[in-house]
Amino acid sequence: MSPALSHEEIFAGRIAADERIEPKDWMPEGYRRNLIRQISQHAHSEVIGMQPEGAWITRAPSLKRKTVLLAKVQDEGGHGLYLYSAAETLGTSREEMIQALQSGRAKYASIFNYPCMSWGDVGAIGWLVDGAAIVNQISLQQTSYGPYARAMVRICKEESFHQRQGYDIMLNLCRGSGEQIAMAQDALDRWWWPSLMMFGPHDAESAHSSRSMAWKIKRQSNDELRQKFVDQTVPQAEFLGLRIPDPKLQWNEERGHYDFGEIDWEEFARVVAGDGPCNAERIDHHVRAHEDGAWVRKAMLAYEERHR
Ligand code: BYC
Repeated sequence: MSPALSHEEIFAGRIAADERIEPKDWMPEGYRRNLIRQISQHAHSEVIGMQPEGAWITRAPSLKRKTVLLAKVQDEGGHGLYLYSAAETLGTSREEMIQALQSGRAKYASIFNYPCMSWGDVGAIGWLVDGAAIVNQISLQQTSYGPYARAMVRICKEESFHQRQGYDIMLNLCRGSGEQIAMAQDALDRWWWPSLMMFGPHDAESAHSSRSMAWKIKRQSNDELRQKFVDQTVPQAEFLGLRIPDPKLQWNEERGHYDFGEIDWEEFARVVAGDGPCNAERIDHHVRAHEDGAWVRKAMLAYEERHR
């Protein structure tokens, strides 16, 4: 009779066989902690990410645009909620995660620390930010943790609508007046580089990648996904008649990919460390909204207590 396998061996075998790990399964502590880190930061990005576009709901140029944007921003809130729930299955609580966000211990996507200054920016966020998010999240549909992978399936369906609504705004601007075309170009100029930063540091600099790839939490690397995004977005910009703000951008026949210039990693580090144009504003807003909602949480607890 062969000796019984250890927890570690069973876990490793399931990862190797591409089986999903579920909440009640045994998992290494490092796997659990790494997932809580990534999923909670993903949730924070969705929720903080409601702010730049949310501020434009009252200023959308037509009733149709307003209803579409309202639905889009609500979807982002929903994504945050699925993801917080997925993280809770790993033994953390919503309170702990919110506390980590508000105290600056937990990160969220650096891109949401840039200001949304024009209607063109709303288009660029949908086109580029949701576009980058889809590339990353399609890959995460194959992540090894069941609740995270399943959340990604639904989120990707909604993100695809978000990307299209952003591209549709850009298309309309680019078919409009000279002033509208200039607005679209200005938005692309400001959002292009922060969008490339969404994929994180280069693989060689990425602290978590090797463990996350071994555990199949991440299925493709930061640089692979960034390249995929560039390759699919350049033709979209060409169709719009816009110029990507990168003099080094060029098709490389040999590689079968676009070459592109270097990201300003100092700017990335600065914004991630809390010193971007809107970091303080984003967290202040979150703290205020959370305090304003305290009565709802209190009422829910009182209701639950009464019915217990
Ligand atoms: N911004 O070892 P690395 C949306 C941090 S929202 C800030 O490569 P990892 C939307 C990283 O956290 C969807 N920080 O990390 C919503 C780590 O710090 P810690 C957002 C970043 O985890 C509203 C350190 O740098 N999508 O679609 O292996 C409106 C070292 O990095 C960033 C997700 O959240 C960054 N860009 O890989 C519109 C995707 N990049 O934790 C749209 C889920 C890195 O050690 N997340 N850092 O303190 C992931 O796929 C991975 O976490 C990342 C980074 C690829 C982002």
